[in-house]
Amino acid sequence: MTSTIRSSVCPHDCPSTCALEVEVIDGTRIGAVRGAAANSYTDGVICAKVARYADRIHHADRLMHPLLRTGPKGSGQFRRIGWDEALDMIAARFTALAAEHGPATIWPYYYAGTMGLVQRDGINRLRHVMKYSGQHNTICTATCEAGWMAGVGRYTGPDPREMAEADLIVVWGGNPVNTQVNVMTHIAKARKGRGAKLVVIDPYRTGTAQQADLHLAPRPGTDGALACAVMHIAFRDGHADRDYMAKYTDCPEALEAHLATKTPEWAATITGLTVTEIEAFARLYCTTERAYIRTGYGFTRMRNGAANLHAVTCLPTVTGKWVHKGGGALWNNRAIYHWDKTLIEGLDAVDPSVRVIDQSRIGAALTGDRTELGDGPPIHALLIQNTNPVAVAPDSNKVIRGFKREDLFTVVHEQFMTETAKFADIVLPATMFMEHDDLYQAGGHSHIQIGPKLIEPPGECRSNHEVLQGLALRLGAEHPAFAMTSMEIVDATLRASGWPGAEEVVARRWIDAQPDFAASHFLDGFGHADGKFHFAPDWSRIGPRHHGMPKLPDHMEVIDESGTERPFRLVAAPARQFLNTSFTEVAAGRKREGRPSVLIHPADAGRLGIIEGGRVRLGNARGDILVHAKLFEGLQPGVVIIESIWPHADFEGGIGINALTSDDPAPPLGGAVFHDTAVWVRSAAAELQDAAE
Ligand SMILES: Nc1nc2c(c(=O)[nH]1)N[C@H]1C(S)=C(S)[C@@H](COP(=O)(O)OP(=O)(O)OC[C@H]3O[C@@H](n4cnc5c(=O)[nH]c(N)nc54)[C@H](O)[C@@H]3O)O[C@H]1N2
Ligand SMILES: Nc1nc2c(c(=O)[nH]1)N[C@H]1C(S)=C(S)[C@@H](COP(=O)(O)OP(=O)(O)OC[C@H]3O[C@@H](n4cnc5c(=O)[nH]c(N)nc54)[C@H](O)[C@@H]3O)O[C@H]1N2
Ligand code: SF4
Ligand SMILES: [Mo]
Repeated sequence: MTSTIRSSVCPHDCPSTCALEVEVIDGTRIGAVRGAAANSYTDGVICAKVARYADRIHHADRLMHPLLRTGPKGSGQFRRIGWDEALDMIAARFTALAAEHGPATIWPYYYAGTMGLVQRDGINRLRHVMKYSGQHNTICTATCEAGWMAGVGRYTGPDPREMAEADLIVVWGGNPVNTQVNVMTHIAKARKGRGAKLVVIDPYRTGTAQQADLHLAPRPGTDGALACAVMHIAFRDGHADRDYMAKYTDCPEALEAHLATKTPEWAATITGLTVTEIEAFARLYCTTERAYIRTGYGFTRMRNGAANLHAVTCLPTVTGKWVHKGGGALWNNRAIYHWDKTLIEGLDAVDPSVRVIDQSRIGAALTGDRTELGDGPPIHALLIQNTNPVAVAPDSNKVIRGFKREDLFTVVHEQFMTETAKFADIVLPATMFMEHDDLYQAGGHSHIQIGPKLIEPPGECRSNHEVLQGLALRLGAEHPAFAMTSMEIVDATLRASGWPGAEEVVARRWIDAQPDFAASHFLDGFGHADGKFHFAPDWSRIGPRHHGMPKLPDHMEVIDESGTERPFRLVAAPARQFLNTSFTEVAAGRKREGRPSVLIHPADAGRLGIIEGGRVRLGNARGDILVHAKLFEGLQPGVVIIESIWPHADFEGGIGINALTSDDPAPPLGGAVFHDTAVWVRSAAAELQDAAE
């Protein structure tokens, strides 16, 4: 047996984008996977899921051959077919449907199952060249994008490695212990080296919150109120940096006047926190120069999520923290890479008159909702890569109704027989990252990396790029990139974007693209044309659904609350051992997660007759689901948490978490509101008793 260590990159949908060292055994199999110690962000640490990647890449259930449906939609009954037969059938069907209904009847649907730029985004090239329907990507980042852009105006921020040099780190609305473990490495350095404090703001006591010096557990969707109260205290107690604001902001006087009534008492009523907690956090934040706010994605998955993120970014601005090393705030570093993606996405072929559909509203689009379809044709065909919408998109019952349509032709290119693949007419087997070449940027740090092909794919698996090439040939889609290899596209994209070519990036292992201190800390000005941070954003320039958005940071009263009928606020948080639905196929992780469960406060449980481990039904107008109770004191009464995304099939009722979540688009740019759900909660045992009586 020979074993070599090769460099790679984690492709999963996670801001950490870890630099990996992979053991390749006999040139054909993967052994141990470790974090690269020499990478200054990864720092030798990766999550448990990817450390045991051999279990995923060599999984017995991997799809190996193209399949054609033989049973009813969703039955999972298929027979094996050849690649040529599969691609010929898809092309013939797409061509016929486009001729009958127009090309917009075909919707290439994708997301970030791989974050590699070529394999993830290449589907847009086929879309644009063929004038198929467009996709507005809203399932993850749209609310964050809007909220960050509103104030800051550019998707960059202070180097995340500076967290190690901060005296206070505030993890706001994220759970990095589960979702991007490397954040914890840099926080640990600050605590060890400088005695830094950690504050976590999250509706429940997560693994991250357990490590905090101070954990604030607000009611979901109330962060705007908390941020306003902290700013009120900053003005009240002389911690507002007036010189900084005069130079760097749009309207500090208007903000101060507006905040006069946003007292800690006001915020306590909205957030459910005590005035003492709010004052304690404000004092700590205001009196620490090097205070680094790491904003998660979680707290923006709300109807008021964009407004809340904007309010949080106002904090370091009022207090002038941006100028200090280890100070400021970061959501995502995506703008530092200045990619030219013409080749990857076929941007030279974009026709702006083509209809664009909201990704998160796939249920609405497939069931004929005109707000999504406009005056265009119904969707008659889907080509799906890197995503599992039947499980992950909101309002699952509606989504499933759409996928069941007999007049819908669905192609799913996948690594496993996911719940979406089960609804396909044709399933195509996909490679994993160590079986193809790709280029990666990091959202949560600053490195450009290449993940080269390390082993041959199993069976007949093909990469996304190869599938697109095969379809382009048959559909007559012409673009230079369809004639290039993945690595040629990587190389050309790097060069067109002002970076060294592929060979050099591979040799250097990564390129650190973090801008200098002045740019990262906005010392040269913020991203807007006037160079200022905007306390009073022009929301109408950010997205079309701007009506009712607050002029200045505030609590926006649009969250899902229904009082007595649906008295609980549900947060549908991510589980540690799964990544969305990826890794739900790996036995070790499933075992550690246990089973779908709801965290509920003992006071609520007692009142409802719910016992530890007992069956609990949660529901609203969209559906209801069955889970088991875990009594938990680390949240407010009236709040419940379900960590997922377990497959539907793992829930006793056969339908999972997203049966409860809404596909309402969040203002102003759209965006799924996964953590903004009002539900009723019942003991299933009590239901049975009621039925018997
Ligand atoms: N293990 C694991 N890792 C993952 C993922 C996964 O599913 N599992 N998903 C990946 C993806 S796609 C993404 S986008 C990232 C997301 O990672 P994060 O940025 O961590 O975002 P979320 O996972 O949505 O939610 C994080 C936390 O937000 C909290 N939260 C919810 N509502 C509120 C609120 O109103 N206020 C506050 N303050 N907090 C709130 C939740 O309780 C939860 O603990 O993680 C990635 N990494
Ligand atoms: N309840 C609830 N729902 C949520 C969330 C939540 O917090 N709570 N989070 C939301 C968020 S932030 C996101 S980003 C979405 C994500 O949801 P998805 O985009 O569905 O993410 P994954 O479940 O990781 O699914 C990715 C799929 O892509 C496949 N895949 C991976 N690499 C490749 C490849 O190279 N080629 C092909 N063809 N396939 C590949 C994997 O096998 C996997 O099945 O879920 C959202 N849904
Ligand atoms: S922490 Fe995120 S990027 Fe790092 S190995 Fe795990 S999933 Fe991949
Ligand atoms: Mo995401």
